[in-house]
Amino acid sequence: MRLSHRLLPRVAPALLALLLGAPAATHGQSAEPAFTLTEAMIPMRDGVKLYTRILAPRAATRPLPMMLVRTPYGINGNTPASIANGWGFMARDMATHGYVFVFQDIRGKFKSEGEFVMQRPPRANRADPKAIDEGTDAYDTIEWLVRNVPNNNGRVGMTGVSYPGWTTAMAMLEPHPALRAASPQASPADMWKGDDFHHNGAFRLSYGFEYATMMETGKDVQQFRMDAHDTFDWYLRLGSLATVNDKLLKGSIPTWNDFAKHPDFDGFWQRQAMAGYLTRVTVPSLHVAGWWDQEDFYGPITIYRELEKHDTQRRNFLVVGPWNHGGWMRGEGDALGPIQFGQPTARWFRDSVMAPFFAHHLHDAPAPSLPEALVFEAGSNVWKRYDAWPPKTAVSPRALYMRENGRLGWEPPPAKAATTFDAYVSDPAKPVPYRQRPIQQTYGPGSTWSTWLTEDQRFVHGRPDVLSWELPTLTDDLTIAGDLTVTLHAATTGSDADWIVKLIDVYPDTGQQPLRMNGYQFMVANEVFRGRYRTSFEKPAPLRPGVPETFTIDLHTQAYTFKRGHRVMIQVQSSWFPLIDRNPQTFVPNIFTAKPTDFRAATQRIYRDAARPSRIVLPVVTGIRP
Ligand code: PG9
Repeated sequence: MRLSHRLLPRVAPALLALLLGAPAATHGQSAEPAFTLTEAMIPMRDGVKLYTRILAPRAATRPLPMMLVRTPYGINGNTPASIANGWGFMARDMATHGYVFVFQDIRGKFKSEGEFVMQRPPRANRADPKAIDEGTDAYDTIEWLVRNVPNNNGRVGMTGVSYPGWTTAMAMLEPHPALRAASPQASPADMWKGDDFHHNGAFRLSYGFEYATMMETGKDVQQFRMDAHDTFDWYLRLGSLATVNDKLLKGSIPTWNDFAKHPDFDGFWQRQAMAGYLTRVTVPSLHVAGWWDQEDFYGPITIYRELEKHDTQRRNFLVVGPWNHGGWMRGEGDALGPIQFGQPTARWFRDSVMAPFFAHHLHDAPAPSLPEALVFEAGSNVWKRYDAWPPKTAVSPRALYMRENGRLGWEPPPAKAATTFDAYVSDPAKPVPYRQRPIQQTYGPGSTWSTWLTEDQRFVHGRPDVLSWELPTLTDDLTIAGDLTVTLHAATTGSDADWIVKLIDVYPDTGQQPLRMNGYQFMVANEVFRGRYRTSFEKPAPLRPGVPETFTIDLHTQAYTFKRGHRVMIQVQSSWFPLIDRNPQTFVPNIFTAKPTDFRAATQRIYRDAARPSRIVLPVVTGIRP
């Protein structure tokens, strides 16, 4: 694409010099590429210029809408060939509908000017016309695009997965009028409560360390070089987290410094969290999440739910499929790890949900028949259409109690039973691995990070520091749809503790193929809760040694069928390493400065008597006989 002469006078002369306008190479094909590439440095309101690649179909016969992706990960891979070949990010179908695809390096990354700030919060001083944030950068970009890209139809869509999903969500807060539809996908919403960096205040050590160093060592992305293939040992050798700055980073990584300075849910995290900003649905929005997203599941669900409170015009929609992080944007989606779904869920989503959504809003194509919530029910392997999420009807919350002898039961413990509990010793010197070792670097070669949530939990089952309770074999399918909550009545001999709860589908041992699926323990839902935040996320408090306390743990939301012949299991443990940093189990004001001597073994008790019935509440659709 070249700028047409008609438009030239509207482009500032300095900027014109930066418009290269040269079509990219044909990648060895003799035919002319179907797309042309234009590069631009687009000026923002504070004078900073952002590097942008504009890929336009060569044979467009009518004005086309633009699809904008703003990312910190580098945009050079977006070429005429990658778009024409239906490269993962954009559905093939979308390309054939006709779009100008626009990619931009966000502020401070790769070829863009300015300073990168990890998830820069919305600007505080809105009266300042030069104040910026990711929302204003999107606004200024869209303004420039509609004025300068030849033959555009004045409509823009935005999408992206994870960080680019978040830049999409930020663009929706005060959108440019040309932004007509958006699909924020796996966008984080709250880095302290439930996304990449913490869950309920428990620090996601391996992800936090590796991501912060990857993003903030230079303008590009660079993996931190760890001298270990099994990072479990590497992280254990760190000892106290104080070592990280003392010996390795020496204060050079701003996001690590923020982790260490803001361990609690203080103003720093509150300003960044999205919930407070989501006060209106500004554009038609398709929110996308994966049930087994190893990075940002909390985010898209939370953003959908917050916006739904204000959705008076029915423009806010949710899709949740059987995917890992971004799994809907690549491949077929017929399996995740060893778990089979029997159909190409990802391809179907791209072609039959996402493409029609944008075609409707940007091309005036017929409206797709989107339900309020389209969710994939794994186990039975069917897409379900709901008119609300969580569903309001046809679901009964049913408590499943932890009972004696490692069993689960639908009946609460009898009133006359004596005080009873199950106990284990949690030793920070021997933490429970969160996935099978060797635990390769998160994004390193051979890493199983992207599918760890589907791993067979037998690798820790039976450890003395992992407790399990099971229901007898199901005689009917048990289907759940909606929110799951755990109430744990627990005590520790220490003064702080982590509680990790996993809801597991145990496959039958019937000689089924493949053989490794016999008795497989598949994690349906899970979460960690850091005990010190039991009464307040802002002000942590010590636990009283030996005193049972009540911990309410949100296990989020699910749609799942435990098949007849399977069993339902719950596991509880107190470490998940190095996904989560080790809780010293001795209360200290800031775990980032804990001394090695603060790390002590503790005995944990999970109570299961009538006065303290530990349990999970499941949103049951069918499957419990009266
Ligand atoms: N999960 C990544 C991320 C998003 C936002 C902030 C920090 C990390 C990502 O995949 O982009």
